[in-house]
Amino acid sequence: MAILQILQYPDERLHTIARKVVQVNDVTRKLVRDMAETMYAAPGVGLAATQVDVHEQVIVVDISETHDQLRVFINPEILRHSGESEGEEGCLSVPGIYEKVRRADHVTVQALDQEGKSFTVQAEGFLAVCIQHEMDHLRGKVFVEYLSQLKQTRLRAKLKKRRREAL
Ligand code: GNR
Ligand code: NI
Repeated sequence: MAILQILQYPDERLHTIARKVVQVNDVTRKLVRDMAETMYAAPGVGLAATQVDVHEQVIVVDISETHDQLRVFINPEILRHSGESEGEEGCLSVPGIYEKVRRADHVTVQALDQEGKSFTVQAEGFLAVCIQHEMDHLRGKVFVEYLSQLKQTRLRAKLKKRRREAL
């Protein structure tokens, strides 16, 4: 297994649109294992392949405290969504920044598992938020892009300053 490097916002590669996985095979399963290890080490509750500079539609999520409920979504699609709720989000690609985002609070997602088998899951609450957050990454969208232009400009200045001071 391997811990992969996570791209940091604003890195233009985070805006790459992921292609569908054509065949779920051993290479896909190795990517899933490495992504899971990277997510647990960070630690985070989800990770999209985009964040590790692999532009294929692969997501891992584990919102359990025990880190033993890994969920894998390959080529995920939202079949239905309903409701709305606002919650604080963070992102491993934008460390230390937490902002409120409004999203659907129920989603029905269809995806392939690690064996390439199709499944459907209904999610609500924090799980629904995480799945939507990760699916945004696959479309090249980072959660801070939901904020106002003013907030985004301030955020970029803050990150620049922070990186300058970290050198
Ligand atoms: O670890 C993460 N926490 C989190 C908290 C609130 C909403 C979404 C997330 S996902 C994030 C990991 C990450 O960046 N996934 O892309
Ligand atoms: Ni993220």
